[in-house]
Amino acid sequence: MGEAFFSAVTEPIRYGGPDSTNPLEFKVWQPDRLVLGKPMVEWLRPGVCFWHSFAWDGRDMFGIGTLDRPWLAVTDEMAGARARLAAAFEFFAKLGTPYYCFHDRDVAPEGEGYAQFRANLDALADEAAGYQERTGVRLLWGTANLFTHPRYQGGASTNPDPEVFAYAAAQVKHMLEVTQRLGGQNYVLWGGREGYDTLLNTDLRREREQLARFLAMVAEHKAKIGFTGQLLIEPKPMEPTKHQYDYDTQSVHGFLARHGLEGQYRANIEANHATLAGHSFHHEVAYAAANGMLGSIDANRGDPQNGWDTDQFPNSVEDLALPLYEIIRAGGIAPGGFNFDAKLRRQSVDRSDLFHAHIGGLDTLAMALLVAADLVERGDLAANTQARYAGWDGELGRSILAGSLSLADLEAKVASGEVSPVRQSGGQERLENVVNRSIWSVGRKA
Ligand code: XLS
Ligand code: CA
Ligand code: CA
Repeated sequence: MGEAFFSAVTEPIRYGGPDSTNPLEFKVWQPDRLVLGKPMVEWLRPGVCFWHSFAWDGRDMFGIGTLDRPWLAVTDEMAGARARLAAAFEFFAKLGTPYYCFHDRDVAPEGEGYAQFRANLDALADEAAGYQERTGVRLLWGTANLFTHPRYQGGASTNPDPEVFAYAAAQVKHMLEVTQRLGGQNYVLWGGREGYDTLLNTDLRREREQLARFLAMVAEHKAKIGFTGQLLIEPKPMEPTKHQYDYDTQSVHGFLARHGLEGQYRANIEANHATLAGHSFHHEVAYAAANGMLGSIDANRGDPQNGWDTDQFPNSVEDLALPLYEIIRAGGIAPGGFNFDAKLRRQSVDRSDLFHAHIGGLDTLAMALLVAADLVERGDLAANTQARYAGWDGELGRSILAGSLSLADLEAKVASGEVSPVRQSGGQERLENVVNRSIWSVGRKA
């Protein structure tokens, strides 16, 4: 497959088991291992993201690139783009993950104007189709980058200038079609600059209407071209803007309902964005699962000691087990998956660090899946919750919800002494012990 960018890794990464001391072997991740009757790979549907791993050289706002990335050093733009694709697919095949995700701009050079950009993307999408065919790696989702180019400084669909809205519409239309052509199973919209830096220059009412119109147009185009994948919105509360309209899953859900778009979009939930919103990742997944909004996951982690989007690789079984518990109970994440939207630290300069990061992420996800399955099988959490709400399945609870009792009826019941609530323990500490018991016992057996 052309030049080997990862020649230090000659074989696909294998499962070595929990006692393996080889850093280039999986300790837990076994794609075919059955968990509650379904292979691990079908529960997790993991993918590698193109942008952090293949289109980023380690630069940050204080310094230039640090990472050893020969495919980024190619000066001709299209040759460089082809080198990026070659490096990415070599990596995907050696890691053995079934999916990848990309933005239009990750693979295609901007060129001189829209027509050239579109032609660049078409040519590179054809190359990607060839690599997909040869490696069996599939597209989990595609997306358009509506935040890097200076034209998007004031937002894409929420821009004060309708010409910028039109430009964004063109980009999304084309990328949705490219995603369809590549068999993509989802299409993501992350509104990186759909928000504001200051209210002094912002008409909030107009911007939200523009956003709603944009989302309706994307849903219409999806229907028109017969794209069968899911449309996803990725919530994030801030960064790069001070405030982003798609703050969290609950506000996205409310926005969709308010604009008649419920059912057209689900959420792509990123762990680090939950942290930025002041939520746990568990909260975001639980909210989505309870409200028909569970779409896909961007697997990563933030740093609790700072307030920005560090996009580190996930490494905590505890943080992932409870979201996975919700996902198992919801029946799984398909056609979504777990996209590693995570980047190396700037000092992890070696190409092999990309393997270590993804191996650790996959092993952590796999272990968390085993813990979540254990929690489901033991059933203590579900039984506890069911018992806690049992009154709502009784006569009083059902009558209240059915609307057959008024405030006055309830006052009469309370005044007569028929209703006299008895406090019950919420049992939080006991339940926390239940979770730890699963973490410890599965860890011993895995
Ligand atoms: C940035 C987002 C972005 C989306 C795709 O914070 O995570 O990478 O996942 O545009
Ligand atoms: Ca993301
Ligand atoms: Ca992020």
